[in-house]
Amino acid sequence: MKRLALFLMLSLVVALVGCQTKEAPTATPAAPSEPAEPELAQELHVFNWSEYIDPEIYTDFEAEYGVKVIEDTFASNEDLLAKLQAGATGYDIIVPSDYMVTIMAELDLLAELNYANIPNFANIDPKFKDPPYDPGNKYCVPYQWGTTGIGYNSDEFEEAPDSWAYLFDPEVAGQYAGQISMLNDARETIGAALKYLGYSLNTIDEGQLEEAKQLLIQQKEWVKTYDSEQYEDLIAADETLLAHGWSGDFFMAAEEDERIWYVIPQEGAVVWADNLCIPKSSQNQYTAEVFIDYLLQPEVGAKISNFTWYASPNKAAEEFIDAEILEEPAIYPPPEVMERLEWIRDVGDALPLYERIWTEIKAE
Ligand code: N2P
Repeated sequence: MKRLALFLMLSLVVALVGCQTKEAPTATPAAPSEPAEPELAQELHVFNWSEYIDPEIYTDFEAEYGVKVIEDTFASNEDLLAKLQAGATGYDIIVPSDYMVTIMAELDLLAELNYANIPNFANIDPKFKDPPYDPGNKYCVPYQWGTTGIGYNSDEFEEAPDSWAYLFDPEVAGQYAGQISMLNDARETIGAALKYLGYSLNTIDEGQLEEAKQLLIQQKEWVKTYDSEQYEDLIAADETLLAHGWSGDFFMAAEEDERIWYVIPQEGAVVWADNLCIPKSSQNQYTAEVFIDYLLQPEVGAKISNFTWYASPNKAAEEFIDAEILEEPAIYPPPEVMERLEWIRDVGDALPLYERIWTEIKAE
């Protein structure tokens, strides 16, 4: 009986194996238990601030992944938002600042990140993780951070112009009439005026905002231009002596023209962090996440800061960042300076007031 059972079992096994070998050539391969990796897109469209990445990083990424990166630039958070709201759908990566991440998340413009595709997020300094403007880093990964202060032609100043008075006090700024540029940026420029007046740059007090508006209207007489993309070049071209602007842009320009330098005003200033995010309208979320992960590698993170002269939130990148950047107190400010800095926040219902003031200043 036992033998018969064994024989029957063996014949069954032989039959099954035979059957399999016979059918194997035509059978389709079994589905893998893990879902297949999505394919990379052929192109990735990045919408970035100007001169905010070493262009070699785009070509290196293309060489490694076969994905061509195409960059378009914007000059302010408000421009970026306006483009997305106007229905621009071609972008896969955008780089909004802190407060704008909050606004875009509320407007449902951002895709939630899939961190399974971004393991290098572990390289980010814990100080920059889980920020109040994007709890849990649900939508964005920090890219670079810096401050907004005053760039200047150091040949023309015995001491660093380390006060907003150089831009706003009639006695001081009046001496530089026609040689001052201000950022073309509602929150930054109204914010600078508010700081000079000793107020928070997130005030929603109408009286304080009215004072800031009057100050900015008075200042127009001395302002050569409102510009956020070429202000450092204007100093180099001797068109201006003082420029309201972002830290790294001046240090980058100083590589070519050592007269250019930057100072954080003693009254306090804006500290900001820009972020890599994926618009909800992107058709290439996986490729965008692969790109974000690529940027978060230590050497690539350092290559970004070594080009932009902005501080990096990437802790693992620090050992590859040039010492003159890491040791520059106006790029990595010491704690006593950090204490005087303020983040721009979403002012919610007061935003139309800021917008109206800005339009009125520009229209004067
Ligand atoms: C780089 C501009 C820095 C962006 N050119 C400031 N948020």
